[in-house]
Amino acid sequence: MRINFSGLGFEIGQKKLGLAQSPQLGREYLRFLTSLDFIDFGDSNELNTNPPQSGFVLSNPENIDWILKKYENIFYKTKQILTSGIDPLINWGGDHSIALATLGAFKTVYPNGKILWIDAHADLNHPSYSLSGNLHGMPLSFLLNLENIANHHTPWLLNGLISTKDIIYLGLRAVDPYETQIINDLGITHFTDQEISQRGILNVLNDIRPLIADSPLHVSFDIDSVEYETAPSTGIKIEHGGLTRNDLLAIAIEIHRQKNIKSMDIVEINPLIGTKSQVEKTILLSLQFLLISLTGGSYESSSKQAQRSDQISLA
Ligand SMILES: [Mn+2]
Repeated sequence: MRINFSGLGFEIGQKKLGLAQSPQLGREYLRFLTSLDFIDFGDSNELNTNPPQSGFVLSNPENIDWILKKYENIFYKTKQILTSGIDPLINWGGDHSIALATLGAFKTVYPNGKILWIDAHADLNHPSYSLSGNLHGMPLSFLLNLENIANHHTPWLLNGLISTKDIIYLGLRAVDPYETQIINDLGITHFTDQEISQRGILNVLNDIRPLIADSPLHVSFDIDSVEYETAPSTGIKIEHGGLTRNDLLAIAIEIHRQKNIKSMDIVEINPLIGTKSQVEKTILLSLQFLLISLTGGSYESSSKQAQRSDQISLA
C-alpha cells in the first residue's frame, strides 16, 4: 500500500484563513506516523488574500470565470494522475470546493464511478440562490449541471458530470431548503446523521454496500460531518449531532472492504481554528479514517512488517 498525496490547499471557496495550511500538516503527520511508501504530487494552494470579500466572488458574475479557472488547473492535474493509473489518490484540501476538480476528474476517468459524500452539508447550492455566496457549498450543483451551470461556467467539467444515481450522501445535518428540494425532486440517496443514529451505522452500511459494490469509488470526506467535540478544527461549527468516531471508523472499514477506492478528498480541516490539542484531535481522526479506508488498519509497509517479524523470531 502506498499513499499518493496531492495537496490542494484552496481556501478561496469560503472566507476563513487557515485551510491552505492543512495539506502540509496532513503530509507531516502521515510521514511521521506511518512507514507507508509516499508519492507526493506537491501543493496547489489558493490563499484568501482578502478574506472579507473573497467568499463573495460568486455573487459578482464578473468574478465567476476568473475563480473557476483556478479549478480547471487542478482538474487537469488530478485527471492526469488518475489517467496514469496511480490510485488511490488522496486529495488533501483545502475547502470542499476542490471537489469540483477532484470529483470531476474522477468521473472523467471512471464514467461508471460512484461517490460517497460524507458531509453535514449537501453542497448543492447555486450561485443565484446561495445565501453565503461561498463556492464550498456549491460543488455538486456544478457537477450535476443544475440549471446548465456547468455549460455556462465550467465546460472542462462536462465529460465528468455526475448523475443523481451516482451519489450517496452520508451524515447530512445542515441542509438548506433549496437543497432539500433538489434532493427530493431528483431522488438523491441520502442518509442523515439522525437516521444513522436511530438505525445504527451497520444497518445503514448494509443498505449502502450493494450501491457501491463493483464500481470505482470516490470518497469525499468533509470533517464537519463529525460531531463537533470529536473534530472541532473546522470552519463551520454545528453544535448538534454529527457522526461519532465509531460511525466514521465503521464507514472506513466498509470502504476498505470494497477494495475499489480510486480517490478520496479530505477537506475543511483548518489548523488555525481551535487549540493545538483540538487541531491534533481533528487531524488524527482524519488520518485514522484515511488509513483504515486504505489499509484496513495496517499502517506499515510490507517490508517493514517483514523486518519486525524477523526481529520477533530472533528474540
Ligand atoms: Mn462540504
